[in-house]
Amino acid sequence: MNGEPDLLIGGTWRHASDGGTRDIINPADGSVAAVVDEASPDDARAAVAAARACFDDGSWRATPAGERAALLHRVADLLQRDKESLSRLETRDTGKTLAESRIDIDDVTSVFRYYAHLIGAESDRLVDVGAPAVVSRVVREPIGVCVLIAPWNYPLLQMSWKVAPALAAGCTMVCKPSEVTPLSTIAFTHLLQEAGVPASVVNLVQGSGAALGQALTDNPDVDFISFTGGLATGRTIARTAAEHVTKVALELGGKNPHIVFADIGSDGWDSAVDHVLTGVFLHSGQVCSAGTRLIVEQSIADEFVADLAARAEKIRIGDGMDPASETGPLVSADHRDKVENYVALGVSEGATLVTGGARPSDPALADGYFYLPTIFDHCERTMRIVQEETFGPILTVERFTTESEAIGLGNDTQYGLAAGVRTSDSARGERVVRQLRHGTVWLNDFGYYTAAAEWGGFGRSGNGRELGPTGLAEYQELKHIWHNTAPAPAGWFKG
Ligand code: TXE
Repeated sequence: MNGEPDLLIGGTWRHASDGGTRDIINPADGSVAAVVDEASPDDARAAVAAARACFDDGSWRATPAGERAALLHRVADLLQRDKESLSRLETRDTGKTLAESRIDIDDVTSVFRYYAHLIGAESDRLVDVGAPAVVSRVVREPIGVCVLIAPWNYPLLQMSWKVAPALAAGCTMVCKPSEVTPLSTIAFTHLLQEAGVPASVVNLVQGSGAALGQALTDNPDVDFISFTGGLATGRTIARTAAEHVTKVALELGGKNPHIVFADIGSDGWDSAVDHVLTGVFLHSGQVCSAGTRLIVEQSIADEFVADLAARAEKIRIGDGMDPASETGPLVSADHRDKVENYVALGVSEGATLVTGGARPSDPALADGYFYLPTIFDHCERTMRIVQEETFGPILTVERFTTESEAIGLGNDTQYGLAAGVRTSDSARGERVVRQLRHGTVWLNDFGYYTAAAEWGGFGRSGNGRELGPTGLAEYQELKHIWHNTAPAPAGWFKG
């Protein structure tokens, strides 16, 4: 960063082999926050080769689980020691508020602690095969060389969901943060070294998805690819990986419904409005599980939308470093263009623009990539603004009159990452959540997750799961060992 080498390949920090660099932009004001090395495809191949050699050497995967757990705890301790500096890097790079970045670093810490605990508690499974001389057991082994590709909205958080279980399992890896937001991952990789991660176990390259990502994924030495990002890129990676039959886990975002029943009554009203607001506008909507699709019962819809709009207009937008800011800018000028195009599309499709739909007028924000919280009412399920992931501060509103209609709307998506349901009738709540085809469903809450529970999507939100025990199993192969302690001829062939 800023002249220091940023690529970690085979235990050595290096500059890009072709001298490439990239300016990292602070989205709050458009300034250059840092200049980092931009890895070349050759660097990507060298990183995979280093991870391969390290895995095949066998010493890391043979490290006792207790030692790997202790290492993860040391990483967690260092994350807390460096919490403030990592948070500031994350805010400078993504634009999110410092308060959010601090929560992210705490969450990253708990992921490391969770997998430290889990790997320490794992045991083999004994199988009774009905032959007294045979000891049969199923053991877990690391899957091998992993390529870990993260997006820009939660750079370190998303990377930690991959690195922590990969290390716990005994894998070696090549990490590729988004080229837009690599800063926290570079600092974190230094921290991994300080914690004692052996050379070549973790390698780091950053750069463009098209060139570098392709070189990482189209590589027969890779055993597993874990990717979080957009649907189109996920498809490309799955196609590329199929050539080598490489296992792939994909988290590809969502178009997440938040269903509000009229029975919330006056007691549940304020928290429902508040959770819908936070669910969609936190981090300016750049959240894969953002509740961008409000599905509200007709009888309360007018009043509910009016209250939402009034609160959306009070959201304080600004530089994430300013403690007064409640939400920051969009991550880049390109991404704001995309969001603006979606707003224009919503208008042309006939949705009613209730609030927002523009950049803020405050001249102090003119150089950043800010955009106002935007609400479209009277949307139809067939509209593109309702069906496509906008990844910005855009809420669409659809209305329903019956429970089955609400469920039908909530499931009418190619995605299936997350959904919310608000009702004061717990029987109805349980009925509805069981019928929604989404990987996480919040009942009378929104947005929370824990390291101990699986995260991932139905449908085109991807495949595989992160977090929880399944998030570790993704990085493991199962091996059945059949040990005959008293071998005798099978006697099948008589001659
Ligand atoms: O993501 P990409 P983009 C959605 C969101 C957003 C859209 C596009 O809707 O508007 O995706 O965003 C790397 N081989 N999400 O274009 O391209 C890339 O360098 C290998 C949802 O920024 O998917 C980065 O590290 N890697 C999402 C990572 O993929 C490739 C979070 C993600 O970038 C590659 C972010 C290739 N061919 C965006 N091309 C979520 N699920 O939360 C790119 N990359």
